[in-house]
Amino acid sequence: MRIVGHLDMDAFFAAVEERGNPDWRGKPIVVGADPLEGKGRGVVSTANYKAREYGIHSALPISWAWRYSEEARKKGLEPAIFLSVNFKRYSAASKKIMEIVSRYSGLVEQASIDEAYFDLSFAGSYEAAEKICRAIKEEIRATGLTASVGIGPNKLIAKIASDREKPDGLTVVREDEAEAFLEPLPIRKIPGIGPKAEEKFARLRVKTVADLRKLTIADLERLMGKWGADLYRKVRALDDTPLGELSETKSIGEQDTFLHDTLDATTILEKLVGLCRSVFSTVAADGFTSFRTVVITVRFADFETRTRSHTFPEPVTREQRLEFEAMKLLMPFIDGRENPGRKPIRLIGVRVEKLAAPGV
Ligand code: TTP
Ligand code: MG
Repeated sequence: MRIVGHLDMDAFFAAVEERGNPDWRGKPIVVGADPLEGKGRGVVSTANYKAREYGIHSALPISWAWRYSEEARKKGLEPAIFLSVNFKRYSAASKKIMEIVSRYSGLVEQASIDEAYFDLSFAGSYEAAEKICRAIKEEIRATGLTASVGIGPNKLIAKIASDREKPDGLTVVREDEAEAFLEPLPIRKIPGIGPKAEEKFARLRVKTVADLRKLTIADLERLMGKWGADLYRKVRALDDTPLGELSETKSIGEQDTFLHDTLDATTILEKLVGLCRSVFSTVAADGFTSFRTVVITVRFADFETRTRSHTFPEPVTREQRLEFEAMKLLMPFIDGRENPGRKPIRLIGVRVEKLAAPGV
């Protein structure tokens, strides 16, 4: 039996900020562009649930968020605390969460900074899977953050389920309940249906998944093109997308600074090979079996920083190809083709992207 979990952190950026400052506990928090007392341009990255009560949410213009907060203040409510985005802090928190999930499941696919799919088939039953997810949630809670988790027979159902009882939710949808679970939902809940598709279907009076189920494959293909057949299956709760498919967001890399700035080919290439080995072993340790893109970074003594990358047409599984490609990308910076001023190098880095892991 296949069981899949999906975890999504609650109000992630705002929750990380709230955790970091005791004075902010329980207050409305908005992370995003500087509101500049209402004149700010930019948008809200996220708002915690308290601030969402004022109508503030992701992607809202920050000037509106300011206005909503001011309106709340005039009513005697707590005004929102506006904070700027601190990616480093969130990616460190994200890493810790992914580590927790990885201790419970051997196959984790990080889908975004605050979201992951993980295999639970090994649990053998939905009851056992639920216990595991409660333990994951507890461990995350102990770090001062909360997560919402969905459990289902596939990625589609798990993802929709995790969104069901936010924040701090846990929703289990068994295989035999999955179709009934989807039926009453607005079609926008199906990943891939955006505002345009929603509008197109609304003109046909198709609003819920149940309405969508009345259409044939031919109808859906006419309306949605190639994606129609896929959608036909989705509205029937069918999805066999494996976990750990190409993860475009994730990359693994390392960089290192030389003791002294240098242009000595031996020193540089030795360091490069060391970095490649280390990156390659991290790729394997993180459960990936291949990558397709190699990126190198060069920082010169004057801090000018350049990158070069190469994407292979097929997945690469051998360390030697990483070393060879990284050398090929780096050489022009050593022999002068890309460094005519012969500036010494301060730092080099190697990164791989388009990682893949075996699916279940
Ligand atoms: P989400 O998981 O979509 O949102 P969230 O975690 O803040 O809240 P929820 O409880 O509803 O899951 O996105 C994760 C983070 O990504 C979010 O904290 C901030 C960032 N983000 C943006 O910067 N801009 C956006 O438009 C969205 C949607 C998210
Ligand atoms: Mg989230």
